[in-house]
Amino acid sequence: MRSLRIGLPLASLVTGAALLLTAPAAHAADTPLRDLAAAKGKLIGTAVTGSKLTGTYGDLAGGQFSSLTPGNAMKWGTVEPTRGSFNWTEADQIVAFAQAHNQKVRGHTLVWHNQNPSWLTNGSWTPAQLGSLLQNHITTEVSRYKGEIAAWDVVNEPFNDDGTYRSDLWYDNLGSGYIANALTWAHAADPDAKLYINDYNVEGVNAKSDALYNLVKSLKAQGVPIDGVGLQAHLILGQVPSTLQQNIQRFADLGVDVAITELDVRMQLPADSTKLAQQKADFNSVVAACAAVTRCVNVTVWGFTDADSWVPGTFPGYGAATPYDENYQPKPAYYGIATALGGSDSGGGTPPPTGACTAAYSVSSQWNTGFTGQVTISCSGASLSSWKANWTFGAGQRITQAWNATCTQSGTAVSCANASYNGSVPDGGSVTFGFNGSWSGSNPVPTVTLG
Ligand code: 9MR
Repeated sequence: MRSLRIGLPLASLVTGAALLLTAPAAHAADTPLRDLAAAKGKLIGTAVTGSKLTGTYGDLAGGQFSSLTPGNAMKWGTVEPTRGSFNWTEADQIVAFAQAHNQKVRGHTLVWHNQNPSWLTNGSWTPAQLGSLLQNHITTEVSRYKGEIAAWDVVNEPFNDDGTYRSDLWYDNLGSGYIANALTWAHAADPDAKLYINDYNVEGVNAKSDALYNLVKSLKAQGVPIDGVGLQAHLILGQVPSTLQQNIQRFADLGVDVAITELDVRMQLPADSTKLAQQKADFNSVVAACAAVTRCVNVTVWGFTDADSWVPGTFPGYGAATPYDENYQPKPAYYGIATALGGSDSGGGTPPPTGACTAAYSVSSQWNTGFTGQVTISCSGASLSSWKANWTFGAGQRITQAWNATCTQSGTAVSCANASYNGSVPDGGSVTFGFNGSWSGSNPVPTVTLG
């Protein structure tokens, strides 16, 4: 099996080159994302499903991306469904495809609370037994792909949003020391692989990313082999954290690499041109934040097509979260990525022309669990005689007090109506209202619509 794979590269490089020329890529003239990323010294990746790697899906996965992550194929439940009986078929297939297309592989994932085999989760183990099962699992999987995996998500999702450790099979039985052990075992099995801790809701500066930061700092101080942090970036439309680049930079300053490992931007369906334009801006700002930090080495999307995305199955009513539509046509988001990497914006579907009034939300100050925000409504080529500004909070924030508007909140939905004295916004003019609110965990900026 291994030697067969080693025989592949020569023939496959030729195949890879042919694919690059013939792929029905985004647009005949568009430079593939992988070439744009390479010129910036970055990798651009996608999660893939092995069984789909043929036809247009295969052409785009091979032609546009320089890094692949198996979406499910390397998880413990997939590779060892029955104790001692292994199934590496899909993982091998993805690794072979990557080698044939001159791509790196991000191995995902070795220690997680989810998608473990039932024999493991239903078993009753002493801590010593569980520790040795984990060590064997890591050693077996990492050794099998030694030299073939550029980076491993060794530990996935160890934290709760408040920064405490997640109660799961590993923490509950082994304590937080399982993290250092897992990294040490993975390093012993493949000293050249870059070893990551990967989590979600750690994109901005918040309690959870603070906990990750402190963990990485302490692992580094103890000499534990930790090479990088993965910021998953499963984002909601219009809610890219304003502190993303600052957060990437602070991890880089600790002396580790950073990767955006699972980027997608979900929206309420149906998609429309306004939402797709916002999504383009969101993809653009995430990729630009990575591009701005030398040690941010890889941006990987969690599925490159809406035909292969976890979002609709998990968030009913939401979807359209990836850069290509279900028919493999590039969406504006594709050009959001391309332009952040220095590419051109051909066919990018610029937002509809706006002789319009727009609303911009900003946080002017933030402390412990409180914040002050404001919304400015500006008109250009249009005017208003009354207004309502509406948004949905994405992280449980609540308005506690407002001025220069009357605000009501129901669940996550906020609606603020003009006061008696500021309903009129002339062409070329603007009106601002403010509010105090509470937050915990994170305080992402929502998108405001006028109604
Ligand atoms: O994309 C994966 C999906 O097919 C699985 O059903 C799901 C099970 O939880 O896991 C998805 O991938 C997850 C990744 O491994 C870790 N971060 C969150 C991703 C989305 O759930």
